[in-house]
Amino acid sequence: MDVSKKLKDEKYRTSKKVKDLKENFIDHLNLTLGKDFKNATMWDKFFALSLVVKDRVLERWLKTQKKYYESNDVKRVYYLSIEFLMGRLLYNNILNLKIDKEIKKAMDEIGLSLDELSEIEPDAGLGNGGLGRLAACFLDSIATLSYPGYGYGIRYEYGIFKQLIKDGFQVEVPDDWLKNGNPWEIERKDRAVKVKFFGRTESYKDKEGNTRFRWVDTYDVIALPYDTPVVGYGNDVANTLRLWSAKPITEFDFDNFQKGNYVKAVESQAIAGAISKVLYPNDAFYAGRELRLKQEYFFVSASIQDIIRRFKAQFGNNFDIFPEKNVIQLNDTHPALAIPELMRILVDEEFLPWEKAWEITTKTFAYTNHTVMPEALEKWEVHLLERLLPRHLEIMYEINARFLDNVSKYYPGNVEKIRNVSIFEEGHVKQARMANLSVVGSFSVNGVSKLHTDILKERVFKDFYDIWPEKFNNKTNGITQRRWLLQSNPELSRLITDTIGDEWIVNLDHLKNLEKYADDKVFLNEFYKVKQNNKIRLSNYIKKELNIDVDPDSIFDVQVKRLHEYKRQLLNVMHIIYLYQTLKENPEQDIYPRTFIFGAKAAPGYRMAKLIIKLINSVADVINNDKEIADKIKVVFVPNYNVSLAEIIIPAANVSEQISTAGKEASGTGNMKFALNGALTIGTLDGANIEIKECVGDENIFIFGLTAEQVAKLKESRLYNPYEIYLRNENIRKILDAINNGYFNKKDPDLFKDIFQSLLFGLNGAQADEYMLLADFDSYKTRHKEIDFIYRDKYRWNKKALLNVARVGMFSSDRTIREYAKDIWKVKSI
Ligand code: GL9
Repeated sequence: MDVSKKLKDEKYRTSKKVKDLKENFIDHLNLTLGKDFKNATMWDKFFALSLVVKDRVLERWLKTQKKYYESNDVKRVYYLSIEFLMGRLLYNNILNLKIDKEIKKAMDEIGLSLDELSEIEPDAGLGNGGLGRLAACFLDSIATLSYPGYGYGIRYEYGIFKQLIKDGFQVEVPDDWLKNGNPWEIERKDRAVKVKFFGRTESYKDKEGNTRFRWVDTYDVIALPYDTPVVGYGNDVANTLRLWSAKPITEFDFDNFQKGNYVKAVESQAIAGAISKVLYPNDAFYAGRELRLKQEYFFVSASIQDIIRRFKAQFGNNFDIFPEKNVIQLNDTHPALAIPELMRILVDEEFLPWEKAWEITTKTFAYTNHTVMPEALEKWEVHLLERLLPRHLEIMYEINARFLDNVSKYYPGNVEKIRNVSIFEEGHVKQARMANLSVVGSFSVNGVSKLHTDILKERVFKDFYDIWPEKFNNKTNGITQRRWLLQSNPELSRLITDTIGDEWIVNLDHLKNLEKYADDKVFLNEFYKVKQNNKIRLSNYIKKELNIDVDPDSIFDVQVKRLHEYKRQLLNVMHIIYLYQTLKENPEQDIYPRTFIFGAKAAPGYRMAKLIIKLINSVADVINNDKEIADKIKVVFVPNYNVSLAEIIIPAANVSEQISTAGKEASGTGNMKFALNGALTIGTLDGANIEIKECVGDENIFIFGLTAEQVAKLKESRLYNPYEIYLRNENIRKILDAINNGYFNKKDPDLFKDIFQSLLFGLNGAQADEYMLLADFDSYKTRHKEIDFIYRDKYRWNKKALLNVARVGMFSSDRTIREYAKDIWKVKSI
């Protein structure tokens, strides 16, 4: 058959037959990439296979988008997020298309390994941690549940940095993930839009004599969209993740460039170049940089323009029905400028009256809060807004004036309330509070776990909750079982499917059916073997990458997440040092062998976090090389923790460390992934740990430490005295002294003194032991001792592990998304 005809042949492009897959693969290699098999690199082969899969995806994608466009009663949901931590897509797409067996066979017959090809793909690491990965899980669930959904974000040229460990210290290397091309994205020049910055506002009279405003003398950049299809599992849906890339206007508008102001044009070229260059590597920390504000407005403006274009194409100028057809979920406050941007377009460009525009806006936006950490709250200096976004600042003033006017009618004379809810914070430098803007401009405000939502209502947004109790709601986070079980743990998936069928892939509650095997020794043995194999898989990785021998029969005790003081990796280290010291005192001590595994990136500017990484590595060095303790404990720091590593590490864990200071971790989602893969949690009553405990039962989780309420009370009382604990508690004293006196870093014995200082006396104005490690140490240690004891009873342990798997069905992001769809979005499956 002639080639061009073949490529057009729909059957050929969509066929799932092994023979056609093979032929399609070779054709892409030869005809798309211009390589013959002999000369093709592994990258070429990965790319060609991705294109084979993409052919099958695009067919659905076109159908899905057509369906959305043609259906007049469709309501679309838009998820605006400055981060999407997607990870690899090849194997994920293959699984969701349900062509894994066929592709595997096709590759086998060609003499290639699907696993090896999958591992060629770089992670799409366009996020920092939980918030960005949640967005990725949500896209998977939205598509799988057939909701008309779109993700909007930024196509960063550089994602989260690659972490190297040199001499125990973190070193950051740029993540040039696009350097060899990206098979999944589709550039959409036809959908490029202009985004304005700087300039000034002016008023003018329209034909009817009304006063209007416009934003002029701006520096413009082009937002060029790249679409990545998001494949639903086992259905006909492929949704869109649209990521914007910033380009200088000159590339698009050469005429204007020549006619216009040369210097201005060149300047805007420089501005454009920087905007979508790099992801800010801060996790739950606000830095207040101008470039970050540009990023936020850039993707928000492009997205709102795109949403309005799509709406008008279908419904014309009938903006009254805009909120019936669209809902926009703000993933934290990073996209909060969408509120004044929609107002600006409706008022200044569509000429709607303010009141009408405000009604539409506040019926369209919903806001999710993801943290109560004060240092993460976004507050933009008014001076900066005035320069960069003068019209938006005016609109925000007007929103605030009208809002405060109303508030003072209901709460006359309550100055404190008005000060608290105002969008603007007066002070030395006047700032705009993006959380307040988000609450005022949205019809829904949600937290991400029960505890977190309670804290929002009672503390962070208390004054807003008094005004609008009905706005507030909880949506406990979830994770997609397609990636976090089906993909990452194929052996457990097989065992589950062989035992109870495969319904769990789309309905995770079905895992309940595993409960009847909790006392079945034959089944528990199989279950145990799967975990052992996953531990061997991880041990091999550790041997290959780090040349450390770990014993797959030891307890794998894992803490992987961003490095943050509130997450208390240091508490974990203190416990390890304690074990080591007791072993040194008595080498015969009966400790069940344990391997402590860490993975964590620190924000590049976060000194204490980086010092803790060095401490973990120093402690690892001393312990792993100490012959006297005879391999009873090992410590491994796995560099460059990311989505792909999580897929290897989590299935291999026996113990999941979720030990944040109660009240600080909004939800956590790693906690859910571990439990789903049969690890037992040692954790505080924080975030979603509380709900995990309610599901799995008190006897199947190791809870320790102060409650959020106790933490708050103790802080308030000012009676917390870590130094007194240090003096009184011999274990703690020995641990901290060893850190302080250079035991773990003989070359530079002062290196860790700041850790000691920070715990006992406070550093840089912070309170001593701000995150209350010393308060929780004894109860933490006690729970670990129980773990050591229970693990020795294989059936007892594995029963608990199995009951974790069986009982965490509610933590599927499918459940979370159904709740968003029903309670907030009011969208229907198509
Ligand atoms: C976070 C919270 O800290 C997590 O507890 C929560 O699970 C996720 C998702 O809701 O959101 N908030 C936050 O700012 N980050 C979170 O992980 N940090 C980033 O990922 C940037």
